[in-house]
Amino acid sequence: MGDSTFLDSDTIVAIATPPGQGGIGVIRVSGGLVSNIAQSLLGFSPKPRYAHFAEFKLNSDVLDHGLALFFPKPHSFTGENVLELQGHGGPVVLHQLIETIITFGARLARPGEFSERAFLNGKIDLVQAEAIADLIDSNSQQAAQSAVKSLSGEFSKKIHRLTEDITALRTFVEAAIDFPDEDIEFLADEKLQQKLDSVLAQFEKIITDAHQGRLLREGMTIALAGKPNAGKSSLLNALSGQTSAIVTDIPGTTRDIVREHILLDGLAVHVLDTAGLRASQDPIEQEGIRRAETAISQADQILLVVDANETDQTDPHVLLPEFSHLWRQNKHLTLIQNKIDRLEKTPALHHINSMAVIRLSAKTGEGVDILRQHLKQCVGYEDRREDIFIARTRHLNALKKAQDFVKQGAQQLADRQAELFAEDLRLAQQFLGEITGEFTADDLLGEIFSTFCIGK
Ligand SMILES: Nc1nc2c(ncn2[C@@H]2O[C@H](COP(=O)(O)OP(=O)(O)OP(=O)(O)O)[C@@H](O)[C@H]2O)c(=O)[nH]1
Ligand SMILES: [Mg+2]
Repeated sequence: MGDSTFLDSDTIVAIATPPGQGGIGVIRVSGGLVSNIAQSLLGFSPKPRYAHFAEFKLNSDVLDHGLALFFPKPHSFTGENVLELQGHGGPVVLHQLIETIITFGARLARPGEFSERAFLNGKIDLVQAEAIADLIDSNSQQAAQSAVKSLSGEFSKKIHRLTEDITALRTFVEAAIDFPDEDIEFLADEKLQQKLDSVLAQFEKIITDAHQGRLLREGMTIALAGKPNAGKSSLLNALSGQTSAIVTDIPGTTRDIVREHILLDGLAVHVLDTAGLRASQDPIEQEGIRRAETAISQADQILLVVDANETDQTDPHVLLPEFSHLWRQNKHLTLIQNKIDRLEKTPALHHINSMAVIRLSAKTGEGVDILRQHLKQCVGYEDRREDIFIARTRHLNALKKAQDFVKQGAQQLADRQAELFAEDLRLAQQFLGEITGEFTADDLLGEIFSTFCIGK
C-alpha cells in the first residue's frame, strides 16, 4: 500500500478500553506502518472500513481473534492510517497483542496522542479535542450534553463567527489607513460603530455561556465555617443526604476536613466541612483549625454557620474577630442562621449590606432548599439551559483578554486612532485563535494533551 513513506509520522499503539477485564478490548494503531502491521498480524490487507473477522497472529501463534477495522487516511479519527482491533477484553491477551504490534514497529502512545494527532492533522480543533476529554470525564448528564455540543463544533462556530466579524472590522479600518485623506469619514461611518457594537454584544453572550460551561465542567467549592457546635457537620449531612460527618453536642467534634460531592441540578458542588473556629490549646484541634483556614480561604463560596439561638449578630468580623482575615467580600459569603427549629421562626433568605442571610434548620431540613437555590444563583448557574457548551478556564481567560482588546479598540475608534484600533483588533483575533488552537504555543498543547488518558 506504500504508505510508510518518510513523511509519515511514527506509528503509535494503545489499548483504548479501560484497564481490567471486559467482554471486548479495543486496540488502536495509528501512523505510517499501519498497513504493514495489519499484513503481519492478520496475514492479509484489510479492506477499508470493512469489519473483518480475523485471527490476530504472531508468526503462527494465534493470540486472539476478533474484528479488524482499517480506516485509510485521511478518513480516520487521527487523519492517518488507523487499524482498530476488537479482541477479548483480558489484560493478558491485550498486552500480548500490544507487545506484538510493538515488535512490528509501533511504539506505545503517550496520553492523548491520538487526539493530538487528530488536532495536528486538522480533523478537530483544540476546543473539540478538549471536549472529548470532558465528555469522558463528565460528572453529570448536563455536563455530558454540553461536552457533546462542544465536540460537534458549536463552541468553535461561535468563536469563528466572532473572528470573522473582527476581520471585517479590520478590513474596513485598514482601508481607512490606506486612504488617509478619507480617514475621518471612514472612521465616523455609522456602520462601523454598529459592527463594533455587535461584536461587543457577541462577546458578552459567549462569555456568559462559557462561564456556565466552565461551571459544569469544574463545579464549585463551598466551605462550611463557624464556631464549634454551630451545626456545620449537620448542614453537610443535610446537603448530601448522608451521615458523612460525625455530629455530636461536644464542641470541637470535627477535626479533619470532611468532603462531599453533591449535584445541584447538574451543577457539581464540592462541600467541605471544617473544624469549628476557636482559640484552642489542643494541638490536634489547632491543626484542624489550620486546615479549616486553608480550605475556607480557597473556597469559591463560604457558608458561615451560626446558632440562631445564641446570637442575632450578622457581621462576620464581630462574630469571629480572630478570623477576620477569612471573611472576604460579601458576595463570597453567606451567613447561615441555623437551628431555627428551636425558635419560632420560618426559613427565609434576606440580604444585609449585600450579604445573603439564610435562616434554616440543618436538623429538620427546613430552609435547606432555599440554600440550594441560593448556591446555584451565587455562581450564576441556570439549570435546564439547552445551548450550553462545555468550557474551560483557559477559554474563559482568552475570551476575556480578546474582549478587553476590542473594548480598548472601541476607545481608539472614538479617538479616531485608526492604526491603534486595527492593532487592538489584531490582538483580539490572536486570543480567539488561541482557543481553537490556531495560535497556540507548543508547550500549552503538550500540557493540554498530557491530561488525557492513554488511548484517547
Ligand atoms: N435543634 C437543632 N440542633 C442542631 C441543628 N443543627 C445541629 N444541631 C445540633 O448541634 C450540635 C452540634 O452539631 P454539629 O453539626 O456537630 O456542629 P459543628 O458545627 O459541626 O460542630 P464542630 O464540629 O464541633 O465544630 C449537635 O448536637 C446537633 O444535633 C439544628 O438545626 N437544630
Ligand atoms: Mg463538625
